[in-house]
Amino acid sequence: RALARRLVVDVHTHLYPEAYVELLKSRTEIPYIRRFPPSNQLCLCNRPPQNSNSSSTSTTSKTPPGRILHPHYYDISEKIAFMDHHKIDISVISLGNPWLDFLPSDTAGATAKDINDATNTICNQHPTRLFFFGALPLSAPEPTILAEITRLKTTTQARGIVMGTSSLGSGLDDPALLPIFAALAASDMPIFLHPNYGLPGPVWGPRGSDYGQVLPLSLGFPMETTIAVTRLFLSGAFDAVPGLQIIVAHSGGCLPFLAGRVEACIEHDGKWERDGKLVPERKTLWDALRRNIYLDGVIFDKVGLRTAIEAAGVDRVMFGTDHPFFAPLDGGKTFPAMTVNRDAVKGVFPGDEEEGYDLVMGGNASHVFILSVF
Ligand code: 5CU
Repeated sequence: RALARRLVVDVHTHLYPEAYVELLKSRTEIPYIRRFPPSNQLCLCNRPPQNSNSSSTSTTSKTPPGRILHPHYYDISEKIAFMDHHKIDISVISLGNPWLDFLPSDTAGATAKDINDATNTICNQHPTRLFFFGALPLSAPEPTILAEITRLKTTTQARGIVMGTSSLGSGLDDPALLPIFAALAASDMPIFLHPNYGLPGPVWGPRGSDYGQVLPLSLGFPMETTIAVTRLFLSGAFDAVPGLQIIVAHSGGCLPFLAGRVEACIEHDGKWERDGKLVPERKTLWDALRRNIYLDGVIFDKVGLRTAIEAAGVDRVMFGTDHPFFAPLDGGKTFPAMTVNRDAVKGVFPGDEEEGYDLVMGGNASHVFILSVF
């Protein structure tokens, strides 16, 4: 345990295995990977354009849309080089958005198995350094989803699953998710929850695309997450499945900041009173934050990070980088997504010897994912 507390663990770090890259290359609708002439570079277009006047998928656009498919998106040696350069001991990698959300129901199960097995094999090249969150075939029938949870539990490196906010298609308050949540809780498999869909384009206004991806990424992603987790909480899922554990990306979006307001709105809501739900033993959002919700540390500043730690507790916040996204624009080796997020932890706990620093940088993840394998 003492050694584990000194480890640096990255719980928010993506990889698109080659089988997944090939799948996206075979597609003609987003998500896809393709060239945009005259550029010869392959581009990963993983989410719909979210700026209302965006022409970002136009074949004639001067700037290729999406992200140029640098090998760090799919090549595990790039991930290890990134980890070595930034002194990250362990990464819990996850398939990047939009996971398997778009697959037809009849092929989702087999594809999930292939991608998860490929990821387990990749992790086994560095079995003490790489673990992963598996991807579920959420468009498949329930027995197929449950079977993949059972199967993932038998792999050596899976430590949970990654899920987007649309989940089965209707969001996280869908009662059809309860058996899946129960199976995950029973298997000690936390959900790493991540956004992809953002907010409807018109909220960014007619000038949205003038600001590049700043609005959808800085505000759309976190608001999508905030709404998704609040709906999950309001649905009573944490009461139905008390063992459900969710690691929420981007420090929970605005959840730590808005939890008090959510609670006030519940306590003043006539429908909640009429439904008899305002009982003293009601589990509050603060309770959920301290018992069911972990927050990653990908918030890029000590102000947000301190709020996350205050909301969920110092033992429920875990460092992450979002690698390979947020790559430096100058092509440099050092990713500010590592250094800025680490400095935010230092800012909250000045001095490396602070226990809180060690917990957030790796101790919590080591404990939760039983990574202390040395
Ligand atoms: O920059 C982006 O587009 C993204 C993305 O798509 N997914 C993610 O996890 N981070 C950044």
